[in-house]
Amino acid sequence: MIHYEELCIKTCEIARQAGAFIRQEAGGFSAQKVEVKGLHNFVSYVDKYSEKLIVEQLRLLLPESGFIAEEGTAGCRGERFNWVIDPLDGTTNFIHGLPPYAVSIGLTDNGRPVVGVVYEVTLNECFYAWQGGGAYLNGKQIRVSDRPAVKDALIATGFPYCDYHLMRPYIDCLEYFLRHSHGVRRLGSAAVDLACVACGRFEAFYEYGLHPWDVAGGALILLEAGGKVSDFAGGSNYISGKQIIAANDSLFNEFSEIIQQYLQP
Ligand code: 2AM
Ligand code: CA
Repeated sequence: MIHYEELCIKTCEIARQAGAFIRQEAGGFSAQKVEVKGLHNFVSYVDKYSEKLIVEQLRLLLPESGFIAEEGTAGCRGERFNWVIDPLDGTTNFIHGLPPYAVSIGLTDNGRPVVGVVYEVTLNECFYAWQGGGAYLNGKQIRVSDRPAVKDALIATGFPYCDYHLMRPYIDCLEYFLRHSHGVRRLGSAAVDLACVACGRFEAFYEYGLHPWDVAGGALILLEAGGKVSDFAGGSNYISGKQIIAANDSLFNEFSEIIQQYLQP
């Protein structure tokens, strides 16, 4: 019998261990240690070692599981369980010495997200949730905010960094939110953006060009905190679909209609 709560608590310990390694390396990190993976896409031994550490421990926790991990350490897919791992979300922030950056881990059971952990390293904040059990930040239950309108919302987004095909409508949509909300922030870690919607710091978040490991952990935390999440068309393909809309439940409809108007014409 698999207990999601127990798995979640153990996953938090693993994320905290990886986070401690990242924090330790942050002090002596220099630009010479960065490799370029693709356009504006960077990696270092810190991302790779963090992933190795996480994969080794998760394999012991659930031996039959598979892995979908950003740095590709663990290649194979599991039949029932799969861990979806970003060993360092916010790599660009990390290499510039700028917060936030996080470890993000999600677990799917037959494709359904059942455990989510986002550990933000610089503030020592561990956000976590398991299916049906609510969402938590360092032991305290969290909920999305109850601000019901975009005009009163603080909105998070990520700027396109290599897929520019929606650049024009993205900028127009951004302008709409700049004119019609409390403001827009770009933190540089999608996992942290989702966690911040879950605990009510942001009302909403949208971004395109993301990968499953950027969003798998944070999306479950948001859902368990009472939020809503979809792809740009309003469908449920937000983990692999490279597009995500996330918001508190009361302004989700207004927010997603605006995004659909610009980004899903
Ligand atoms: P990463 O730091 O793990 O790469 C910020 O917009 C979000 O996009 C982050 O979650 C970041 O995850 C992700 N992202 C993926 N590839 C990126 C890239 N080439 N440049 C910047 N952010 C990237
Ligand atoms: Ca990432």
